[in-house]
Amino acid sequence: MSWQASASVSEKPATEFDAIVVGAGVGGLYALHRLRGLGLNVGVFEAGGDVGGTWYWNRYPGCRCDVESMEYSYSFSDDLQQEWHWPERYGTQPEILRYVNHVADRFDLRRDIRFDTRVISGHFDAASNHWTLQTDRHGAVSARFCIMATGNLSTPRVPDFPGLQSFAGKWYHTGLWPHEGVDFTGLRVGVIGTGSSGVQSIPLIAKQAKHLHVFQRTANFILPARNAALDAGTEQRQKAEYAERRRAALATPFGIAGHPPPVKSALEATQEERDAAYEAKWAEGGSISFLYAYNDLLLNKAANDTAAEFVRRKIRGLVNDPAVAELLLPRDHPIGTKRLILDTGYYETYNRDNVTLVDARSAPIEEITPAGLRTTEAEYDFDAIVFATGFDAMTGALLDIDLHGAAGASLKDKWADGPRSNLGLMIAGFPNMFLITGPQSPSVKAQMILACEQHTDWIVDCLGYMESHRLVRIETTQAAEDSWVAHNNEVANSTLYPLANSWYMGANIPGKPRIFMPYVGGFDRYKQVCDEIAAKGYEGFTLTAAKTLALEPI
Ligand code: N01
Repeated sequence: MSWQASASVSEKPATEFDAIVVGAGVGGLYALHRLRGLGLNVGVFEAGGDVGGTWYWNRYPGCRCDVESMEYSYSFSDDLQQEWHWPERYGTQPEILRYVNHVADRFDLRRDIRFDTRVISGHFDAASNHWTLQTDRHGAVSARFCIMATGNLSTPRVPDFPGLQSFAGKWYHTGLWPHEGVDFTGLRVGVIGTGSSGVQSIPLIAKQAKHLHVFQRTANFILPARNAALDAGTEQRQKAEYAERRRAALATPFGIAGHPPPVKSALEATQEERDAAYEAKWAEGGSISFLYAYNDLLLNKAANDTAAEFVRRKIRGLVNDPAVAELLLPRDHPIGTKRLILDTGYYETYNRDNVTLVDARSAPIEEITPAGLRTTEAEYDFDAIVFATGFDAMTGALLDIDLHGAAGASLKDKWADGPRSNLGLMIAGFPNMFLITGPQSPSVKAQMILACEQHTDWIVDCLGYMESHRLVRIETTQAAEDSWVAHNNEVANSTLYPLANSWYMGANIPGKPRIFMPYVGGFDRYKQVCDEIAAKGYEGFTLTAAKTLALEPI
C-alpha cells in the first residue's frame, strides 16, 4: 500500500508500524486479523498478560456471558464457527477465554501482540500525519493509523472509601480477579455491589463463605438465565443455519438473531394476556426475549410498569423473608433501562442462613476499617471484601491514555462535558484514530463481538478506500460529529433509558458528566447509516491526499 513504510515486520524496527491497535480483546484481535489482510504492518499493545480483554480480567466465580454462546462468537470465519463447540447455552468465562485463545492461535495473531504493555499517552503529528504512542514497556511507538480497541467495561472502579489500605483481610475487585482463584471457605465475606458481577458471584461465594453480607445500594431487575447444556440437535441446527443467522442478526436492533421483533403494545393486551406473555418469557430465560414481550417496554412508562410489576411479584415469590424481599424489589428505575441481569439462583441465595442483605442506601458505607467496614449504622467484621462495584464505562479506558489530537488539544479537555464522536468511530480533532465500539455507537447495546466486527470492517474498508485514492489522513468534521451526538441524544431521550442512574449515563462515577453514551437507535439502523456514509465516499469526513491536496468534506 502506498502509505505502508515497508513490506515486512522483520525488516523494520519494532517501533514503527502502519497501524497500531490498542487492546487484544475480541475487538483488537479481529482488527489485527483484518488489518493484516490489507497488507499492513500492525503492532498490538495490550496491558494484560494475554489475549481476551474482559474475559482475561473478569475471572470471578460465576462469571458468564449474558448473550447466548451461539450468538456471542465471531462470525467472520465459517470454519471457525463450525468447528467450535459451545457446551452450554451461555458461555462461562473460562470457556470464552479458551475460545479467544483458540482464535488467537488459529489465526496466528500472537506474534504481533506486545503483552503486559500499557499505552500511556498518544500525540498526533499533523505534519507527518502520524501517531506516536508512549508505552510503559516498549518506549515510543508510531504509526499512521491508531485503532483503539480499549473496551467499554475495562476500567474497574473501587469506590473512594477511606481506610481501604488499613483493611487487615484480603480484598478483590471482580474485574481484576486473581488468576489462581479465591477460596472463601469458612471466611466472613462482604460483597459490595449488586450489578451483573455481584449477582453472578454472590450465589457461589455464599456456598463457600462462613457468612456473607451483601451490601446493596440499588435493587436491580434480575431475570432467570435458564442456563443449560446446549443439546447436540440445537447446536447442529444452528450451525447449519449460521450464515443465515448472522445475516439476520445484522438486521436486528440488538445484533442478535432468533427474537422476532414484537408488534403489540403492552397496553393493548389484557392483564391475563400480559401475565401469560411475561410468564412464558420468564420460563424461557434471557433478557432480550423478555424485553421483546411488547414493542413499547422501553418507550412507554405505563407499559414498562406492567413488566416491572410482574418481576417484583416473582421476587416476592422467590424470597422467604418478606422484609428481605421488599428490599430486593427494584423501584427507582424502569425495567430494562439499566442492563438487565441474568441470574442462576440469586434470589434463592437470600433464603440461606449464612447470607444477610444490608441496605447500603439507607445506611451508606462510610469507611473500610482494619477489621471490615463501617456503615452509618453498624460495623461489620470480614476476612475478605469483594468489590463488585463496576467500571468507569465507555470512556474510562480512553481517558486513561493522555491523548492529544492534531492541534495538541487533549481528549480529556474535549470530553470534559461528556464524550463526543462521529458514529463512535472517530473524534473531531483526532485524525487517523479510530475507535472500536466507542461512545455513541451501539456497543454495549448490541452483541459486542458483532459490533466489533462491524466497526472493524468499516475501518478496514475505509483504509482500503484511502489506499486506492492515495489518501493519507482522515478525520471527522466537527459538523458531522455535532450532528451525530445530537441524534444520539435525541434517540436516547425518546426512550426511557435516561430515567435510570446507570453506567450508560455515567451516573455510577461521582462527577462524571451525565450523558447517555451508547446509541440506542438500533444496531440495524446504525449499520445502515455507516454503510451509506461509506457509499457516499465518507460523507462527513475530511480526507487528505499525500502532500498538500485536501478533499473537502463531501
Ligand atoms: O457493575 P455495575 P458490574 N456503595 O456498575 C454498587 C457487564 N457485565 O460489574 O447501582 C455501595 O452494574 C452499585 O450500586 P448503584 C454488564 O454490562 C456483564 O456488576 O450504583 N454500592 C452497583 O450495585 C454489566 O452491566 C456480565 O447504586 C456501590 C454495583 O456496585 C456491566 O458489566 C457480567 C458503591 C456496580 O454494578 C457492569 O456490571 C458482569 C458504593 N459506594 C458484568 N459504588 C455478563 O455478561 C458502586 N456500588 C453477565
